[in-house]
Amino acid sequence: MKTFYEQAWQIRKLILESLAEAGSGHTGSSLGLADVFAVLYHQVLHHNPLNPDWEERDRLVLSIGHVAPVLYATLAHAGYFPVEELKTLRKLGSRLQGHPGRDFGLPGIELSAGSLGQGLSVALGMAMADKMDNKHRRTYCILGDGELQEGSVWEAIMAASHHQTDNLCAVVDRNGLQIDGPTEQVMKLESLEDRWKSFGWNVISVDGHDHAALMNAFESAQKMKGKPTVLLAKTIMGKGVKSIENDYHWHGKAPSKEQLEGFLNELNKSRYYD
Ligand SMILES: Cc1ncc(C[n+]2csc(CCOP(=O)(O)OP(=O)(O)O)c2C)c(N)n1
Ligand SMILES: [Mg+2]
Repeated sequence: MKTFYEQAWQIRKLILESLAEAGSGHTGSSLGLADVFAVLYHQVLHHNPLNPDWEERDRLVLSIGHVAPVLYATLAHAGYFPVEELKTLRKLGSRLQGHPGRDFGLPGIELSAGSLGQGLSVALGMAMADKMDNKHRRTYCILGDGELQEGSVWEAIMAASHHQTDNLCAVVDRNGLQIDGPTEQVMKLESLEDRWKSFGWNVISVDGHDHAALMNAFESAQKMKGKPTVLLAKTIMGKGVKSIENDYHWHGKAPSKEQLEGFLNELNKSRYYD
């Protein structure tokens, strides 16, 4: 069986190739989230790529639509659609637009996203509806750390604990960076742990590149009763390509076709197995 490291490596390779082909898009946090996505789609989520609309599936709501490349690469790699289709990223008429849209018909997309600050409210609604319908599936929501500066997110955080939605699990991509620089310089977020706790959530801080730690965190979230859980996942923007790691200029830039080979070589060097 392939390890999560192998899965995450494949996902990163597909992200780089599809972005280089597109010529634009968001490389940094797409690479940074590859480990979280590998663990979610290959271990945590109950889902069926051959039956994407399965009624009992867990749902993954991507609130930060700009990291569409990691979602697309993961879905293709898991078998939702052919890997070759990744080459159509951001092309006119493609199902893989720069931000995910449900109207384009790509299987596995739960929410049209791109406008920050909305995903957690939608995920909360889904989780509450499941409770009302007595369904036992779970809803996961991926948020950015810069995104937490949107006030609407905190309304959803407050409402989720009030309604005791323990079937909801948020993951914050805590890379410390956003489009204009370090989050703590643009608008201070710390202490994030205390802030989420004070809003009534079960808070787990975790290394977002440590697969075993991520699995444990998701497992303990599943066991938590009466409270929603948030994973504050510490990640490195650009993870896997050393020369661009932790550089916020790579928030919204794609590798050129000339850069691709060098980046793939760097990715090869960072290849490791558990
Ligand atoms: C409502 C809204 N405002 C602004 C933007 C533009 N925007 C896209 S991503 C981004 C930065 C978000 O920071 P973070 O969530 O930390 O994402 P990261 O830079 O780590 O990928 C901004 C300002 C947007 N998409 N939606
Ligand atoms: Mg960020």
